[in-house]
Amino acid sequence: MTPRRAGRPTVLAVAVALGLGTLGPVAPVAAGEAPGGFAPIQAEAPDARASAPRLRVRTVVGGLANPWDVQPIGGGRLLVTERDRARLSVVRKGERRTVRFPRKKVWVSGETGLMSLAVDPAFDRTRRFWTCQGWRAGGGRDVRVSLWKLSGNARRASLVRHVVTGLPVTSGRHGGCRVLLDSGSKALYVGTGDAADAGNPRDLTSLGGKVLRVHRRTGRALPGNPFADAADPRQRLVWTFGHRNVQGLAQRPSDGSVVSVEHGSYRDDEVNALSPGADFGWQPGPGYDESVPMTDQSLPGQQTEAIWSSGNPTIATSGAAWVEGSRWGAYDGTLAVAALGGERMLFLRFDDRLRLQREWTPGALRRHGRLRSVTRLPDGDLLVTTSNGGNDRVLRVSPR
Ligand SMILES: [Ca+2]
Ligand SMILES: [Ca+2]
Repeated sequence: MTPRRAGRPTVLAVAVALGLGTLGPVAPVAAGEAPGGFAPIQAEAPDARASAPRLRVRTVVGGLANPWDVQPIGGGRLLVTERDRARLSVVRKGERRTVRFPRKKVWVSGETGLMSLAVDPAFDRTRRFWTCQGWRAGGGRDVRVSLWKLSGNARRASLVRHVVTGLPVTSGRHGGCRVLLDSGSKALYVGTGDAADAGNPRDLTSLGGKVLRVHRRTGRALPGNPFADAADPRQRLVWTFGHRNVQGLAQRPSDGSVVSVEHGSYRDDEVNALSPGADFGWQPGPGYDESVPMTDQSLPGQQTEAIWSSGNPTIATSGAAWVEGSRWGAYDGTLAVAALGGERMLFLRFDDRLRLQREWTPGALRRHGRLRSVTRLPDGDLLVTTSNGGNDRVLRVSPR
């Protein structure tokens, strides 16, 4: 699937397009402050008849520290990672049990630790799942994607193999890392951080500041990758480049398109529509000068603008999932995006060409501090991890 590249549909541009005229300084950050949790722009949206649902937010499990990701493994059980503790857990009925695995090998520093999770759709049979984490290897360290097998009693995970290694690291800043299994192929997408090194995002032989597309078991490049014939084996893995710090990846069920979510510098968090070989325009060099635009059109070649941007300041958008199910009302088909610094969740409606139409920031999700990841459960409910550093929780969000 190749999402069409859109321009930069700011909320203001949408307002103008809808004939609402100038609303003054409309910042997406401020959206949803109106009573009822609505963004200020409501007229003429295609979903105008659907009302935004009231949300029910329950705690699934507490007592966590910076849980990074959560994924269901069937039987009412969840796998949860905690970044700084490098702890992997299975949660069932509110009870958490630690899963043994070589956690001492996980390299934890700053924003890097045990991070993203993906679970084999055939987990019942294979018991396999993927993680992305900092790793100590041979006196060095990197960020890598690893494939694991959970034991029958769910108490231990054994390494099947490291699938992708050599994602660059420096201090631990901008360590990414998000994994997403493609719904229609054997591809695994890997969203990476630039390791706060200006040379990485647009160096096609570096795995930093990229979205990679690899075979989910072997880690090899897939046919159809834009640089599949490159001399450098790392470049063959690259799907898109010019990213700052990819924190979220989500695949739209209706058309298979994949979006990334990433942290802006001091401004312009981004949601980006990925298409093979696209350059998302981040190059803060030399010396990691972050005053440059998040999408710097002055760079050589064509840079692809975000389909949603926070404007100034950032709210540190992180994980995301597409919302599905008619019981979600106006939120059905939106992209739910968690924000760390902004301490909220956004519901973004895009049209079929991924042009922004409307956004909501419901009050029910503004009371839980920093939000990290969003996972859609088979029944359509959303799981959300908090990231406040202590007494963190996994929340379950459903429409009332
Ligand atoms: Ca960009
Ligand atoms: Ca250019």
